[in-house]
Parts: sequence; C-alpha cells; structure tokens
Amino acid sequence: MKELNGSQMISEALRLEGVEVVFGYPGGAALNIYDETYKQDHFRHILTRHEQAAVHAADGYARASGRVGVAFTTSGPGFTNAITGLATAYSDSVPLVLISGQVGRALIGTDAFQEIDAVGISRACVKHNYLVRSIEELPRIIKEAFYIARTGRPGPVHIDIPKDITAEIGLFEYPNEVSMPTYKPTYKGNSKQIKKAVAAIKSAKRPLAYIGGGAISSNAAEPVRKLLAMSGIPAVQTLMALGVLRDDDSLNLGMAGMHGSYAANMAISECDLLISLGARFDDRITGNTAEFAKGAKIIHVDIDPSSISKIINADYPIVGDLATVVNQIMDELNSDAGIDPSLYAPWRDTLDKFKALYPLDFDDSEGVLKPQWVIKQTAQIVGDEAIISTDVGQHQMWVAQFYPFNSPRQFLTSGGQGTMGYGLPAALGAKVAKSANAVINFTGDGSILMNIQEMMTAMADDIPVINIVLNNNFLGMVRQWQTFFYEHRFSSTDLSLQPDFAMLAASFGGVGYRVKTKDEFKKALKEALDSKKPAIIDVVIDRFENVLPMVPAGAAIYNMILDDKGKR
Ligand SMILES: Cc1ncc(C[n+]2csc(CCOP(=O)(O)OP(=O)(O)O)c2C)c(N)n1
Repeated sequence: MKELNGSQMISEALRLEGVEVVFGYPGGAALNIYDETYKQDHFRHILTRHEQAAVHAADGYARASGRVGVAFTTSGPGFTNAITGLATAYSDSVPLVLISGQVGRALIGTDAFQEIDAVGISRACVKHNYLVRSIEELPRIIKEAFYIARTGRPGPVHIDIPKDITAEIGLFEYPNEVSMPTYKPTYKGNSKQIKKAVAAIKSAKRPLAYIGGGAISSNAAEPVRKLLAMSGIPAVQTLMALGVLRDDDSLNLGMAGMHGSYAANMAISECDLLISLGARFDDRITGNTAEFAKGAKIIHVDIDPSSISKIINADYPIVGDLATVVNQIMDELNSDAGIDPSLYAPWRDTLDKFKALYPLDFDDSEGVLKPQWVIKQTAQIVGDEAIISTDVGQHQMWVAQFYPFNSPRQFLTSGGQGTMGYGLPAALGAKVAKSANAVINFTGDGSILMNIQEMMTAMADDIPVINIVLNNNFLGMVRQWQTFFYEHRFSSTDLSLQPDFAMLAASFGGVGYRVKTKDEFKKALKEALDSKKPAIIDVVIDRFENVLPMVPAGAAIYNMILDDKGKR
C-alpha cells in the first residue's frame, strides 16, 4: 500500500495493466491527469487532433493488437466528441477503456463549466461505465474496467473521474483479481449441447459455417480453419470476420450479406445446417429474416448469451468462447469414427457451380481507373503483412470484396455503426501497435474529410500511414442508393467541389499525389511507401461505378441485383 493522488493512481494502474500507449486530448477537468502523464515514462501519450479520433485510434490499436486500447478526454465537449468512437467500438465488440475528466464533485449538478452527464450519455454505447465517487474506489474501478473490456464479449468501458478525485490523496493497492458475482462470462460450451451439435453436423447434407467477428475477438482463426479443413465444411464470412479464412481457401465462399458474393448468399439460402461461429445475424447479413437460411437448422455459438436467438431462432444454442467451443466440437467429431470430408462433396460441387455462375468481377478499363483494380494492385504491392483500414461507403465494400485478406486482425473497418471518419485514426492506432507493418487506409473523398486533421497527429508522432482516396466526387454509396431506389435524384451527394488532396497532405508535412492512370498509381504507392511519411494518394476513379452484388434493404438475400443496369 502506498499513498498516491488520483492521477498517480491512474498512471500506476495503467502501468500494472501493461498499457504502452494512450490516445487523448487534454482540457480543464483532465489537467491533473495530464500533469501526471507528463511526469511518467511508462506509456506513450499520443495527442490526436480530435477526441473522436483518439477513441478510433485506441480502437484501431486494439483491433490490430488484440490488446485493450486506452483513451483520455476532458469533460463536456471533449467527452461528447468521444461518443462516436465509443459507439463504433461497442457495435464491433472492441475492448477499450476511456477515462474522461469530470468537473469536481462539489460542482456536479450545478451546470458548471464543461459539465455534462457523461455516464448518462455513454450508457447506451458502452459495455459498462463508472462515475468514480471516491478515491478509495478508484483502483478497483480501473481494475474492473480493464477486466470487463477484454473478457466475455469484449467492448468499451468508460470511467468518468471528477477533477478533485484526480488530486486527492489515498491509499493505493491494485487488486490482483476482480470480484464481480454478477459478471462471470462462460468460456466452455455445455458438453451435451456440443454432442447434439456434432450429431447435427454429421447428419447434415449441406452444412455451412457462418463466421463472424467473434472469431477474431476470441483468436479462433486457427481452430476454425482446422475444423473446416478436417470436415470439408464450406464457409461464408461476415465483414467483421474477413481474414479468419485465407482468401484463396477453396472452402471460403467469400463475404455474405448485402454486398456479399452470389455463392455466399446462395449457400446460406440452400444449406440445411448453418453453423454460426461468433456472428450475430446483423440485418446487413440476413436481409429478410423470414427467408434467411429458411430450410436450415441453426447452430449458434456465441460468448454473449443475449445474442443467441435474438434475431434468428437457434436450434442448437451454445454459449462459450469460440476458440474453446470449436476445439470441443473437433474433439467430439473425432471421438468415434471422425468425419469424412467426402460426405459433403455433392454440396461443395453445387457451391462451385454458384461460384462459377457469378464470380466477383468487374469491367477493368485502360482508361479511367476502376476502384477494384486499385485495391487488387495495392495488395500486390504491399503484400500479406500490410494492415488495411477503411472508411465507410462504396470503397469499404470494394475492399471487402476484392482485397485478399489472409490473416485475422489485418482488416479494420467500422461494421456495426458504419462510421465515416474511422479509417485514418484507426490506421494510426494500428501503425502504433504494429510499426513494422505497412498500414493503408482506403477511404472516400467524403469520409477522409471527417477526420482529416489526424494527418497532423500522423506527422507530429511520426506515424506513416498511407491514405488511398478512391475519389468519385460523390458520397458514392448514398449516390448508389439514389441511383437504384430514388430515380437518380442525387440529393446532396455531389462532391464536385473539393480540396486538392495532394496539396492538403503536403500542407501537413506529408506526401501527396493525384493519379489518373495505372502507372501513376503504382509509382505513387511505391514512392509513398518509400517516403516513410504520412501520405494521401488521391485516385481519380470511375464516378458511376456501383458496388455489386447488392441485396436491396429488407429483401431476401437470394434476391441480389447482379447487373449494373442502374449505371449511367
Ligand atoms: C458519420 C457518417 N455520416 C453519414 C453516413 C452515411 N453514409 C454512408 S456511406 C456515405 C458516403 C461515403 O462517401 P465517401 O466517403 O466518398 O465514400 P464512397 O461511398 O464514395 O466510396 C454516407 C454519407 C455514415 N455512414 N457515417
């Protein structure tokens, strides 16, 4: 036990949690915390240029590294700016701890300067939150926050700390363990349920694995790959799962859902057993739920019991950690005669026909650049080790469709919230976590402007990430919906007027390019990589390219728009 003030306790607790970096932005209520940050040397503090970006950067750090991301803000607007970051992380189950300063206890409830009911606001978009009421409870709360963030279904945790507590002296003893009788995640699957699920797998004729982001959170890629290889069961992945399977795995049918591949969506529609592994049946996957996997029994494995049977009724619910449960399933499959992959050969033949009928494809051109070509070319140049983030829109979906992801934690994107502005700060967080890897943010001419100020953070802290702007002079994805569903009325989606992105990059001290041809693009990307500076490559692409296939919102997923008749 030692005597520390509240700010020293925060710093010491972060040291004991092994935190190596905090992303944040100071202000009045956080002054004591920042003074202690100045004095310590066990974590790096990165000053982002906006609190939203601080949380996205902590999120990108967490997704790329598998560790808990940490962010600091001040009270009032500093905190409210962070909300989009929390919501983004919450929807995608990303482990974070946000520490916000609050006005002193005596001022709470007086409409004080920069006072806002922070825990009231964050409640709806965090896994858990705390308003610290006394110095005595501060160490326990920080311990619990990290524990809750990373265990069970991971998620963001918010701690709001009144300023007077950050100065008050108390006795510090960091607990070794948490004691929360009401929070005890289940890791091991119920063995009776596992037996039933395995019997269902063995008697199925057309089983299909449906892999979600939980496979990444629980580090389950290896056991999932093994399960598929030993059983010959084909699989679809959600946006959040990309990288769990190798892109070229013959059992990988690609992404499912609104912009999923024809084969993936048809496989879901035709299977007789859907094995959901850490996925949550989001509406962007299911479309019309009444028609989703209509003829199939459902095995649903999830660490979060509240996810099971929430959207689609599960015949075989299994609560547990995915990696653990998949290992249990494999043990059970092997317990008698094992499983013969040739069992499902006719089903795989059917799926091969679907694959051949409508492969993911695009009309390349030697004139105007096609975004799909840019994405594939980037992968060729940067190789398998690169980490890719995106913003939100058409470019995000093209990346999901055409980038050959081969490992988990390689792809960072805002799935659940679809947060424009996520890509650049998330890329910064990823580059801090994995400094040896190239980090590329694919973005749009709309999205990049939502957190463009983070080019300054990249410069100041020497975090060389490359932004590839797939520039169509439109809020492209909204323009696409207006094309298909609103008779080409392009209401507020034309972005013809825009800055010179190359000059903008240079003005921050980075490198910038504007390219219109394949050769120019290849040269710019290589130069940007060599420059070791933050970069923007502004790529002029076909303005009216659409993302296909597309399942119209609420339609059955086998009803895909496949031809680009809406293009003009
Ligand atoms: C913060 C936020 N505001 C609005 C939207 C709605 N929205 C989704 S995609 C999109 C257009 C994105 O345009 P751009 O970044 O240029 O990408 P593109 O679709 O052209 O590739 C918009 C406005 C959103 N997802 N996030």
